[in-house]
Amino acid sequence: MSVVGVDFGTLNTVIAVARNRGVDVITNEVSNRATPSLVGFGPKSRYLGEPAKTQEISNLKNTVSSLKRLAGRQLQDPDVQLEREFVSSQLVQIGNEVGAEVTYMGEKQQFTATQLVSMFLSKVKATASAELKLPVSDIVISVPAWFTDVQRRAIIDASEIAGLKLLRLINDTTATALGYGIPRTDLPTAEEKPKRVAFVDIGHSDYTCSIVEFKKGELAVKSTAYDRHFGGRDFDKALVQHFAREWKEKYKIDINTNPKALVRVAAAAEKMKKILSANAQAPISIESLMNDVDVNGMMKREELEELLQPLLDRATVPLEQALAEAKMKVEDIDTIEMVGGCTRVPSLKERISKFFGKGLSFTLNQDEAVARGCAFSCAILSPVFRVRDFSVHDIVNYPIEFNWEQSPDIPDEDTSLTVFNKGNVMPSTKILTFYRKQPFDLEAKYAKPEMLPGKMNPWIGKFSVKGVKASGDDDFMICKLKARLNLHGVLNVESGYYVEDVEIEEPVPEEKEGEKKDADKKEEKKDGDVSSQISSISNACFADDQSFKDELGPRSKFKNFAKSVFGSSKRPPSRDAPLTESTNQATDTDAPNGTAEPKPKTRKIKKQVRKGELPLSSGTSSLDQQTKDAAAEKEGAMFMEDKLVADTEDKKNELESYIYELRSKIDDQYSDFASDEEKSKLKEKLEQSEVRLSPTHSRLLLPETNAFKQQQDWLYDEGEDATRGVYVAKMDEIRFVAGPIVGRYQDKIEEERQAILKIEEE
Ligand code: ATP
Ligand code: K
Ligand code: MG
Repeated sequence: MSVVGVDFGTLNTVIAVARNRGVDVITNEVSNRATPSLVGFGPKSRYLGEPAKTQEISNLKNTVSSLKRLAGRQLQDPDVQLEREFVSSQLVQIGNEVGAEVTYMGEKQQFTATQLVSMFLSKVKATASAELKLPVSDIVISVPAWFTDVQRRAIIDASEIAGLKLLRLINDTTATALGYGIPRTDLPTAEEKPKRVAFVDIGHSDYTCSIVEFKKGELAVKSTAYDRHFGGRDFDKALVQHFAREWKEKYKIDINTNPKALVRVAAAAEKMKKILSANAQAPISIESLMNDVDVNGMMKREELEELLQPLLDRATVPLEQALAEAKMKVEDIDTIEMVGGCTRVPSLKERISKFFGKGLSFTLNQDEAVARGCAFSCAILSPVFRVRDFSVHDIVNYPIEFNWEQSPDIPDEDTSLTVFNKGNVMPSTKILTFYRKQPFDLEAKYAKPEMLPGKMNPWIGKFSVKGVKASGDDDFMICKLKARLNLHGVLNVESGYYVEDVEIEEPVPEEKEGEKKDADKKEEKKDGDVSSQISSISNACFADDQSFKDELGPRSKFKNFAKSVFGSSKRPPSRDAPLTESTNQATDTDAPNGTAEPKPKTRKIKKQVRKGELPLSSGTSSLDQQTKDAAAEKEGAMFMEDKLVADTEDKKNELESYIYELRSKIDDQYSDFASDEEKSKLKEKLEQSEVRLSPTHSRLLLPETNAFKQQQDWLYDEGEDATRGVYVAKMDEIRFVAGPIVGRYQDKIEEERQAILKIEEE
């Protein structure tokens, strides 16, 4: 089984695999280490990745870019409206999601952004599989830290549609941090001061800074800040608009009215920008840009910096935010690690270095660090690969709250609670406790919609709890719901159960006050909000039945913890239902102080005992299984069609070169090995076949006899679009005639070789 990590970038996608005890970035079909994140559509097949780039300028309307920035979003979202500037195909709203309308197979067709991502991912899968010579399934994909639940679910659905098993969606900078941390042998021990690194990733479209603390075997993200609209493409745009103005004056052309010209200028501007990263000045020139006008220009680095001034003025904002949220100062940061293509821009480097008051570090491969981190993450999670344990503690970027209807039986009950706060550790599980006599619903949503990217619906999901009824003498059922912000950063209510309070007698544990039974408890840490919510309640305890099975490495010391305690009767606490608690038990507050008495003591404690399951049904923004299955089937069919078209093209090329080869050799090398009759027969065969291969060409060369006309009709019907089978059959026919001739020739060569060998032996 393979282990694959994918940096799904706005511009480029990098694929890394774990193999030979390390992680390698792999090359694609044209030996590039990065694949354009593009999907294109043609009359016979799709163009995925490299071929989409090759076709882009001649196929603008049917080429879709910005795939990841569209997934899970709505056309009307201001962020998507901004994206239209960078996407050449037409964007449309399809159901709940934005998508593209393209001409594919001669028809207008619409595909959702999720489908488009799945198309691209199936290409990624094929690329990895071709390189590894193994089927590919397990994968880890990176996304920007600012992705919300709906965006993450879109990528998860897309992976499933592409037939991938997504082990983790990991935030870009977290992946980079993991790739940085795993190979290092010099990380501080648990007792020492952690190593603090600021990771700065500036790519094609966005800018992220994460501050991460490292210790041996673990990393903890302390803060992540970002500018969603700051990247290389904004630099390119500034250049394009500069030359648009210049050329309007100089050549009287307006490139803004010509999409093809705009794209060509953008490509040239990107090149110019890269040259200016290493040189004082750079030229630009494009032949016949529009209206038969050749354009050219020149730019100095200082001029570019002037053009970029408005952007550069924003360059330290994410850094300031990241430090503030981590409650750190620049002096607290040990190292600043730079990744992403745009961190090569000298003026940006200068600003960032000046901000931190120290030099920047470029120890990671700027273009490949994210993908490598993803592959490490996949290796950690994959059952078939052994990696040194390394735990990854990411953080929650947007607070999440739950809402529910007030229970008719609890008039003063609160109806909402923020369960995951910004800055909380992720992944994380919280147990929500409800006192109910009837089935009930709850909803999860982002508590601060204004923090979300663009204008997104803050709704995350609706969860219905079934099987709830009064217990015993019209008592409340104590319902527990396990809410989990999982490895992908996606929220689910994963299970429900109900408990009963029972009083049990147990021996007093022999330990000193404050000592905890195991390492986990030693590492307990209170979660501010949740514990304050319940701090008014005292005495009693909770059952511990949670574990972080899917969390990496040793149990987290950052696990959110809240003591949850109830009174003895089955009455809800007066104001605070429901409660949340973390996954570990509260400590027993009745425990007496450490005692030296030899006689074992017992004590009575209340425990909540799990009595049964509560069935749940949930509605989230994930696609339902039926929709996913249908999309997967369609993707599979399109993939096979692409493959068939590619195979047919290969067979056609193979046939063409075979004909070409025989043509040139029949009167040369092969001449002595064929009779005149054989020669003319073969030539005739070749002629016929070539005619069938290129009908337009043949019409010019051959006389228009009636017989030929008929044949030509056949050619127009079938020859041009012949199936793979026809080319294979044609090849066989030629081989039948040419085979004996080539055979004789080869026998002769072999004979001569043997003769030489013999001489050498003697
Ligand atoms: P994102 O992370 O925003 O989704 P991405 O991961 O695809 O996008 P990267 O591959 O990190 O982006 O960076 C691509 C950007 O870096 C492009 O805008 C490219 O022009 C720019 N870039 C690459 N090399 C240089 C260079 N030498 N000088 C300036 N810019 C460069
Ligand atoms: K990238
Ligand atoms: Mg990137």
